[in-house]
Amino acid sequence: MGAGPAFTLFISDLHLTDARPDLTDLLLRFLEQSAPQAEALYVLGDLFEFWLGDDTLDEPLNASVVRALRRLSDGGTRLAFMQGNRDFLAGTGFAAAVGATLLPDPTLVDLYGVPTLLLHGDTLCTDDVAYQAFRRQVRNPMVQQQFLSLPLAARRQQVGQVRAQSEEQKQVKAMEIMDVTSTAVDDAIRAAGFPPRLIHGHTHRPARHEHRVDGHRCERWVLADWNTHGEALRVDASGIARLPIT
Ligand code: LP5
Ligand code: MN
Repeated sequence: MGAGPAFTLFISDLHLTDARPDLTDLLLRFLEQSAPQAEALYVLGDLFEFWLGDDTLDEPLNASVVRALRRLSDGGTRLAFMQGNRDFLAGTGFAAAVGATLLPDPTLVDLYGVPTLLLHGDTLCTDDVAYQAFRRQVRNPMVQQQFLSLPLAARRQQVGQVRAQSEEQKQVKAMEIMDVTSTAVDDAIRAAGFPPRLIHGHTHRPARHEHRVDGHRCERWVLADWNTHGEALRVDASGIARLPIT
């Protein structure tokens, strides 16, 4: 940690894959140069394009990311990881390897005195009925156990099929269906006891929204995905800023 006021960083939706070595490089630079100044780094899901299981920690891309995250947490920056809809199979093995706390979705944290609700964001997209049905299926521990017992090649092939179906269905889904619903946001805020702040990713629609629920104000920050460049949210006692990562 460096001098100056304490701050916390949030990232999500990097979708790291062998096909985009530039994004992995960007993350590795960020983890080496900027992140060590933070007291904590929260990764709110979809760090990876997909995660086939914690027995893949040694694959080259995974190993390089794990090594860099481990170096960060060993250096004293607290690391927290929440699973996304792409990497929900990154579990206790992954968390232990990088030195992170595995956060349930949603999680309520206190950030410099501001109760802040953290989510990946997919659970808020309740109009996407087909996705929510798919989600229930693949979050079933028995389904996961069965998938994880397959050889890697078979897992890879299944994920290829699911990805193809997902992309096909996304083509015909209206854009609004793939965004959060205000009902789901309101419910999440209510269930968490009306925190004044909510942070999530998933939709790739970075913005700051204001909600009023039962007379309580809540600002909702949507994280950006990483594509032409990266982005983090930087939170300190005086507020939130978007930090471009280039
Ligand atoms: O990810 P993104 O943003 O492109 O789209 C999501 C929703 N899609 C998904 C699917 C993921 O992309 C693929 C997940 C890979 C996980 C790796 C581990 C797999 C383990 C499986 C077993 C435990 O999340 C998309 C949303 C979109 O966000 C916006 O919110 O719309 O949802 C879909 O498109 C889902 C479809 O509507 C339904 C998909 C049906 C798939 C049927 C599976 C058939 C199985 C065949 C294989 C044997
Ligand atoms: Mn997502």
